[in-house]
Amino acid sequence: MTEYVKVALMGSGYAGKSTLIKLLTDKAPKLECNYQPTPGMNCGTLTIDANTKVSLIEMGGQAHFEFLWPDFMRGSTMVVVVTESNPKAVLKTRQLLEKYKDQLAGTKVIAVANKQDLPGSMRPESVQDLLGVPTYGMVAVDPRERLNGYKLIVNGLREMVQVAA
Ligand SMILES: Nc1nc2c(ncn2[C@@H]2O[C@H](COP(=O)(O)OP(=O)(O)O)[C@@H](O)[C@H]2O)c(=O)[nH]1
Ligand SMILES: [Mg+2]
Repeated sequence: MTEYVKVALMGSGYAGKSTLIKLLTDKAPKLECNYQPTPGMNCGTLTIDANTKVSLIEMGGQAHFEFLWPDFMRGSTMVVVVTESNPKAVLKTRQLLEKYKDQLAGTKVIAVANKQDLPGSMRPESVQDLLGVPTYGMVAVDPRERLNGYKLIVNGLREMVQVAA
C-alpha cells in the first residue's frame, strides 16, 4: 500500500516554493517565469519508491495566509523552508523560523537557499549559519537542478521514513 509522506514548504512569497514544486513534479523542460502568488496552498506529488509518495504542500507565502501555517506544519514529516539567497531575504526567513519555532519543534526542518543564480546571493553555508538548519543551494528555475532537488528531499526524509531509493 502506498504511504504518503507530508512535506510542507514554507517561506516568504516570491521565494520560489511553487517553482520548486514544479521542478520536482513536472516534466516540463522550461519552467514558467511569470510570478503568480499562490492563493492559500498548492500541492505536488513526488514518487520515491513503489510504496512511498511525498505530498509537497506549499503554504501560501503572503502575510494574510500565515494564519494557516501552524495547521500545515502540524503533521508534516518534514518542513522545507525556502528562501531567496540575498541577505535581506535570508534575515527575513530567519525571523520566520524564530516566530514559528514552537510549532516547528520536533519536526525535521531543512532550508533551500534558492535563486543561487542571482548576483549578490549568499552561499548556502552562510545561509545555514544564519538559519541554523541544514541548508542546500538551489536554482529552482533550472531543470538541471531536478535531481539535486529530489535528492535533498529524499535525503532529508531518509532518517524519518524507510525509503528504498
Ligand atoms: N532567477 C531565479 N528566479 C527564480 C528561481 N526560483 C524561482 N524564481 C522566480 O521567482 C518568482 C517567484 O517564484 P514562485 O515559485 O512563484 O515563489 P513562491 O511565492 O515562493 O511560490 C517567479 O518569477 C520564479 O520564476 C531561481 O532559482 N532563480
Ligand atoms: Mg507560490
